[in-house]
Amino acid sequence: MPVGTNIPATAVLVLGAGPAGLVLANLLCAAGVDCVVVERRGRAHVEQRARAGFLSPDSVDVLRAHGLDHGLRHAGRTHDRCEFRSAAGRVELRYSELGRGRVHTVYPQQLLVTDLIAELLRRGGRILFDTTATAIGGLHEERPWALLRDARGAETRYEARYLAGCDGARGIARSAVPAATAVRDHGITWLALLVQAPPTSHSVLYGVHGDGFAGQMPRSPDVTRYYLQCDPAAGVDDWDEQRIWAELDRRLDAPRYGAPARGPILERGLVRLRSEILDPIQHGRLLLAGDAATSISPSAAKGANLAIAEARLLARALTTAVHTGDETALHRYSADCLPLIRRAQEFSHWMIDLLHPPAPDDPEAAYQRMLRSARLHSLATSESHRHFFADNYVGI
Ligand code: FAS
Repeated sequence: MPVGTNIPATAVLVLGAGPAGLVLANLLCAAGVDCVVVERRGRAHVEQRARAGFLSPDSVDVLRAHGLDHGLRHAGRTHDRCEFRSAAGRVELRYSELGRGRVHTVYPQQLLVTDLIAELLRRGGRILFDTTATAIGGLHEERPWALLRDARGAETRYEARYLAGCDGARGIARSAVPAATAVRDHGITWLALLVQAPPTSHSVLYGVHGDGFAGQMPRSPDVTRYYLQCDPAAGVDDWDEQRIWAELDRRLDAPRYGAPARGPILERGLVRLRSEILDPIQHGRLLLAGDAATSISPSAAKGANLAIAEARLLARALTTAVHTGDETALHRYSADCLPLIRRAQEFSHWMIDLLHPPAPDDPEAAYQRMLRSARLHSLATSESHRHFFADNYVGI
């Protein structure tokens, strides 16, 4: 705490306790960098919030290298195949036999977040739950700050040497970075479901159907994630269970391959597919990571994996800056991250075009449909396309 003031301070103030903020804080803590994580929700909420489930081998390597893989080693399951089902039949890709032969690990994001919180607290890290950052400033001064409001409404100004904006796509950090943005609203919405039932296939299933996408992703032996493309104007409760299962059967071609296993719907939500790339992802002493740095659709399971990759780069740069005063790596942070972000965005876009039919009013609908079936045919028949897919699907 600066001499003569009672303003609380730390070296790095991390906004947000999602995968980006928690991986960053764990790495900083292990490197002896004082940091505080601020999270507007309660601990129970962030530990139960179901989102991603597929970790890339790069993410697993980062977690393992930094002693953050305890839960993953016990409950993570490797996953190596996906299947595209369309009117032309099915295309199965066993990506452990393609590309660099690497595989995903299925480990639900809420379990990872729970592990990261427990490990950070075990390492002596501090997390201020139920505390919202309502304003940030001083980004070009020695001591940038954030105004924090706790659950009782009390406000505190918190100072730091650096602020890490890991507060998601709608947090306050992103709006404080004057960046060039490249945006695409894909005009596509998914009904996202979590179902208490085992996945009916060892593969991730992609239903490439004329009436819209359907997907089945394993989350655990008895919980499965389903996605159904729906009318963007639809409300989350517009779909009754009968209609959900009938549509999943139809788009995943149950008559030919068997019906998805039914079970209670534990959770439902709407995911609007929107991509946003910022350049740069830093401003003065504020640096963004995770969804705060880029909005990416879940079409290729990149969101949480990008967050972990950026957190690792940022931790390394901040550790050097705090310990030595050398800010070279910090100044290069955006340039180091943006190639990863752009590559992940490019492949996610490739998947969006493959998985979704053209919009009904698209004047080039017939052409788009031709492209889609050609892409599927390439995946079925071309070895180089299959390797391209595997490398991009598993790697960033
Ligand atoms: P997060 O959004 O996880 O965390 C940011 C945190 O900041 C939140 O806890 C929030 O409460 C907090 N915060 C925000 N504003 C704040 C403020 N002012 N003060 C304090 N705290 C603040 N990705 C995949 O790869 N595969 C998937 O299958 C997948 N499914 C998804 C399903 C859904 C419904 C959603 C919404 C996302 C999904 N994603 C998926 C993407 C998801 O995994 C994100 O990429 C990942 O959570 C990003 O992690 P963070 O950047 O840490 O942001």
